[in-house]
Amino acid sequence: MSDRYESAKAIYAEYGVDTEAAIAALQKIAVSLHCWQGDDVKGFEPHEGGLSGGIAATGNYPGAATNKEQLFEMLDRTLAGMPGAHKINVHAIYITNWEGKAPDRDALEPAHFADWVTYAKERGLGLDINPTFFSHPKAADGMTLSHPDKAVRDFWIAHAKCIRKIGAAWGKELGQPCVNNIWIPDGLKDVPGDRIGPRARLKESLDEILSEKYDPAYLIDTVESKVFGLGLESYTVGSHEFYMNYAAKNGILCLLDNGHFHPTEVVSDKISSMLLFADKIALHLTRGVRWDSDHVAIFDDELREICKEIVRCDALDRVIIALDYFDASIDRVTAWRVGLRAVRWALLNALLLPHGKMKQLQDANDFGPLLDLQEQCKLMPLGDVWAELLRR
Ligand code: RNT
Ligand code: ZN
Repeated sequence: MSDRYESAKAIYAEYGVDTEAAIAALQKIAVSLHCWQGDDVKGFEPHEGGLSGGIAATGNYPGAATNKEQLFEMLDRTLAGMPGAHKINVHAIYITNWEGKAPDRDALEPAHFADWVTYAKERGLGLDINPTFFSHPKAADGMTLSHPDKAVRDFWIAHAKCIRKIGAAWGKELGQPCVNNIWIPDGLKDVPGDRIGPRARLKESLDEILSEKYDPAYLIDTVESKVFGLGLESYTVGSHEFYMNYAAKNGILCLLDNGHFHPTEVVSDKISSMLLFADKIALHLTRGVRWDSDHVAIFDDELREICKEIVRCDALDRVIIALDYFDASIDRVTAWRVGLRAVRWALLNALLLPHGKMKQLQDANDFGPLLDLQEQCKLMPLGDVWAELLRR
C-alpha cells in the first residue's frame, strides 16, 4: 500500500467513505467494449460501399484494423491492465468465419462467428451482439424494419432472428447473458407524409423478431432510440417514446445512448425514472459534441453524473453499461482505452462519494452545505485510489 493511498483512504474515511469497498465494487462491474471503434465501423464483410445509416466515423489517422487478427490484437492492447470485468460488443458485420461466398445477413449462424467465441473464452470475457441494419444494399434507402416493402422488412426480420439465435448460443457457451441490442437507422430526411405508418410497421416487425423465446440467462434484448441521423434529420421511426413504451409493454430493455437526445437533455436525469418502472436498463456511453458526433467518452460532467446515478440508485446490477463511439482521427487503441478508463474513473468516483450525507442534506433542505460538499468532492484524491487499484 502506497503512502498516497494510505492518506487518500484516511481522507475518504473522514467523509464516511470506505475506499476498500469501492475498489472491490468497481472490479465486479462489467463494461462492454464496442468492437467497432477498432476499424471505424467497417466490419469484415467482403462488401463494397461504406458506412451508412446516418452515422459517420470522421478522420483518417492510420492504424484502423483491416482484419480480425489486427482487431483482436488491438483489443488485447486495449484491455491490458484495465481493471474490472469486460465484455466485447460485436456487430453482425464483424463476421469471422466462412468459406467461399460470404453468407448474407439473413443466413448467419453461430459458426460464422466462431473466432469471437474462441477469443472471448481464452480471455474470460463475455460477449454482446448487435444485428447490423446499415451498410447493406437492402438498407440503402434508409428504412429496414419499418420499410414499406414487406420483402425488405422480412429480410431484416430474418437477420435479427439469426442474431438472437447467435447471441443465445454465446450466452450459453460463455455462461453469462449476451445482450442483443436492436438499433435501426430508419428515418426521413424531410417532413414525413406519414409518421404512424412506419412506426406501426416497426412494432409489427419487432413482435415477429421477439416471438422466438430464449432463456433470459443467455439472451437479453434491448432497443435503442435516437433523435436523428445524418440525412435523416426530420423523423426517426424508433424514437425514445416508441421504444420506452415498446420495452415496457414487451418485457425487454430500453437502451439509452447519451448521444441520442437533445443537447441539453441528459440521460443522467432519466435513469432514476426508468429504474422505478423497469427491472433493468442498458446504456451506450458516448460523447456528443454539438451533435451525436460519437467522440471518445471522457471524464466529463455528464459521464460522472450518469455513473453517480447508477451507484446512488443502488443499481449496479440493474444498469447494463456499454461504450459506443467511433473516432477515426486518433489512434484507435488510445480511443478505446481513454473511453474505457473514463468510465472506470467515473464509476470509481461515484463509488467514493458520500451519497448518504448528500441525501440527508437535501432532505433537510440544507442546500448550501449540499452544494459546498458536492464542490469539495471534486478535489478528493480519486487518482490515488485509482493508482492503488492499478498497482494491485
Ligand atoms: C447509432 C447508434 C448505434 C450505433 C452502433 C454502431 O447512432 O448509437 O448504437 O452506434 O450500432
Ligand atoms: Zn448507440
